[in-house]
Amino acid sequence: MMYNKLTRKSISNRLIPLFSVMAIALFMFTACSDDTSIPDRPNVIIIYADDIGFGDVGAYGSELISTPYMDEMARTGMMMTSSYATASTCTPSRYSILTGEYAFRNERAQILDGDAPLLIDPDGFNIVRMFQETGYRTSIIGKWHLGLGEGEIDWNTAIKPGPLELGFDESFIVPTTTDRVPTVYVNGHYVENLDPDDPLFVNYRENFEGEPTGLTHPELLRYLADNQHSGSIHDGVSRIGFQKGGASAMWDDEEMSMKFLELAEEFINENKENPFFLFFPLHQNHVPRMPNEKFLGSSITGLRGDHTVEFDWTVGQIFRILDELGIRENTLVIVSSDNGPIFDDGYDDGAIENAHGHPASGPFRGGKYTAFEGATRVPFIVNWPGVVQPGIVSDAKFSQVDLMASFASLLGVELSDEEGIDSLDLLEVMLGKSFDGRPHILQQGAGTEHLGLRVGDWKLIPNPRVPNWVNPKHNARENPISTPMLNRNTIYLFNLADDPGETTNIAEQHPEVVEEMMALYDRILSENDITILNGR
Ligand code: NG6
Ligand code: CA
Repeated sequence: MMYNKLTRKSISNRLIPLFSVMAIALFMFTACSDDTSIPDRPNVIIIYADDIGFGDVGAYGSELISTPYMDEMARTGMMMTSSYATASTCTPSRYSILTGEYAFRNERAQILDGDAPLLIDPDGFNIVRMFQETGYRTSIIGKWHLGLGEGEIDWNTAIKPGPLELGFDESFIVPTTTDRVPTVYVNGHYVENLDPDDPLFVNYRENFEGEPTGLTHPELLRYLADNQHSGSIHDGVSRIGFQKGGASAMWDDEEMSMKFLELAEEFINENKENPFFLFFPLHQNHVPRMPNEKFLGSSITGLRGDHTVEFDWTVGQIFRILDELGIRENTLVIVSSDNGPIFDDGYDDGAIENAHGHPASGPFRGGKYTAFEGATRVPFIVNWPGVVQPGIVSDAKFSQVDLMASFASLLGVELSDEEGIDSLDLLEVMLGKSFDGRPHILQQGAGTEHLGLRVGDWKLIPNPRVPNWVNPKHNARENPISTPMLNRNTIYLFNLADDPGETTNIAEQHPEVVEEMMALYDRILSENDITILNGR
């Protein structure tokens, strides 16, 4: 198959003339050849970090946490500097990758508890199904956090629907976040290593009688936690929610990354002769940060940095496996993150004390839970030898919601009007052959009422509302530009070219820009206009 022409990229939008100057991608690239033939059906691996920020990666400027493997991946491939997760938290960002839709369109697409039902309709279209139906072997190994089952989950029987019902041939997951119960793996439909004589029970409302929690047994803890994270204790760390039983099934936090890697190696090895899609969402550096002992002390920024180094090492191992199997040239690897960084996310694990001023959001303001750039502008590195030219640094605007239409284009799949409604075909951008990215980026903060919009270099945050459970201290006291508080009922406008740190509100000086952007914002938010937005 030769490369399909972009089908859904061009958006006629009256904002474009106004922003055309800003919309020109500021890129430098060392690529010289422009080989437009793209081999069909490469293996695809998406390695997805949890809470790793723009500034946490060496290639993106990190000095205190060293990430040689991602740096090498960027040096031999492309790093994107205006690539965004759709949201500032996990569930909505993952929802967007799988469905090709902005998450605010589904009111359930919010941070889910471990007993929440499956968020994505198994009968609908999604990116996994797309790979599966075009003959790929599909697997997810890692963090899920998109719900399981249809309501009450009985963890002791088959748990479905879940990843398998969405199109994954194989699935080995952590059901939710690693700071939530149950602290077990789910392999296919079943809790891994569960002993039927010691059944597992989970409750998010109340504890099971007699079971220790972080509040009742602080002496069992490695470090203290806030009230929300002071439920059941596992591996010396209290979690959100309560669990009982299932002792043989409990994961080992420090071995988690090794376990995932071992399974990824097995899957890649088994499928080296046929195309495969591996979604590899790792848990670093989400709390609780419990890296393998081999990484302790590997950064001077404490557990948060060490956990990031563990992630980086794992990325390197994936390349080692591909090299050993001789399939590197036929494998497209993407590394990115689900949302921006955070230091204190509920545990006294020393992240703030050991930060030493490490700018985890790079030059940007904010981090996880906010609508500032630091919340969703994340590392995005693409490597595919022979196709993606080495050393490209692209500032083209790209959103993870575009993965669906871009991969559809790669696979030769025509999407219908209902499929991937927010997803644009930016295959050429994703492979570094074009720098003509998205005309606009919607950025979802925590919840659905805190959204940012970027057009060209303009950034609008209308009427910000941070839910009251978001603690302003979360985003690094060490990094003053990360303080996320904004006034409600105020419209904020920033110019990212002059002010990447979003420090100065210039809404009053540019009422015409505010008006145009508010109009676009309203159109994006109004579902009826989705067709207009996508030019179809
Ligand atoms: C929040 C948790 C936080 C983290 C987050 C999900 C509290 C106070 N905070 O509700 O610790 O688990 O959910 O993170 O409960 S995410 O990266 O998966 O979106
Ligand atoms: Ca996350």
